[in-house]
Amino acid sequence: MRNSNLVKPLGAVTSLLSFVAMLVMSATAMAAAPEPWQMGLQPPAGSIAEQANDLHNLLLVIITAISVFVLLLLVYTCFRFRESKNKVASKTTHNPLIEVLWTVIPVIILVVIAIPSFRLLYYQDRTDLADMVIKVTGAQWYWSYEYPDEQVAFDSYMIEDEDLTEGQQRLLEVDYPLVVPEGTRIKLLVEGIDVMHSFFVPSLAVQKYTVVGRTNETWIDVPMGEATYYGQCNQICGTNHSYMPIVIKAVSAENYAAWLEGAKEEFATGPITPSEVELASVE
Ligand SMILES: [Cu+2]
Repeated sequence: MRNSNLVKPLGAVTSLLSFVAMLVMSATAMAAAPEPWQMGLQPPAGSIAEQANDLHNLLLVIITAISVFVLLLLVYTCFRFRESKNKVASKTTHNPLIEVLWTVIPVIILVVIAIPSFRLLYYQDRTDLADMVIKVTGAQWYWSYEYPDEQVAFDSYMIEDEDLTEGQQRLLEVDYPLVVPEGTRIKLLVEGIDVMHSFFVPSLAVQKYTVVGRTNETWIDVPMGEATYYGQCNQICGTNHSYMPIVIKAVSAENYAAWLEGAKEEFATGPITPSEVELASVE
């Protein structure tokens, strides 16, 4: 009897803990998607996003300091030089010291911003250490993904509101997500086939325009851990611009291999034939 009495509160505590754990886990799983009333950036995933987040935080400190300084200066000036205390307005037009200061200090601030900014710009521009290559094509109004080394290609369409299942996010889910192995650096070759689109996944800090007749290169650093990263086209591209979300699903190496096996059957593109290669080289 005593045991069963003990079990009740223990059971309640356990279920409460598992509920909290579930909330935490679902929060972790949702971490790569926007949340209602979110104030800051999405939690960064991978080295590029972490550096982008750090730069964002640095800029936030700098712009806050500048804004507060300017505000205090304005308030001080309004008070100090108010009309009741300054019947005769000052005729001062030059002050060499202040002029040097307000030129040199902004230059120093810009240099402080430029150094990490350029470092990140060149870091995320391209990589020579990619583990795999994926071709991303933006179209009105869906995304196409191609794994050239695996001869796999498929289209990815948004799931309509009426087809959403429990727990799925409106305007963000797709029928076939881009599946990638966790902990990989992936080179993305991005292009468009009709108008300009933009491949944008905030949590991975990747944004690249898709341009017709031009292949843009970028890369993503997918961190370890199974996760789903949500993004959207962020170049206004026509009527259904807001209905072409991006879903990148990072899975374990085993799950990726299993998915790839199925994908090779379902989405096989077949080998590129010699005549196609010749045609491409002629073009
Ligand atoms: Cu678009």
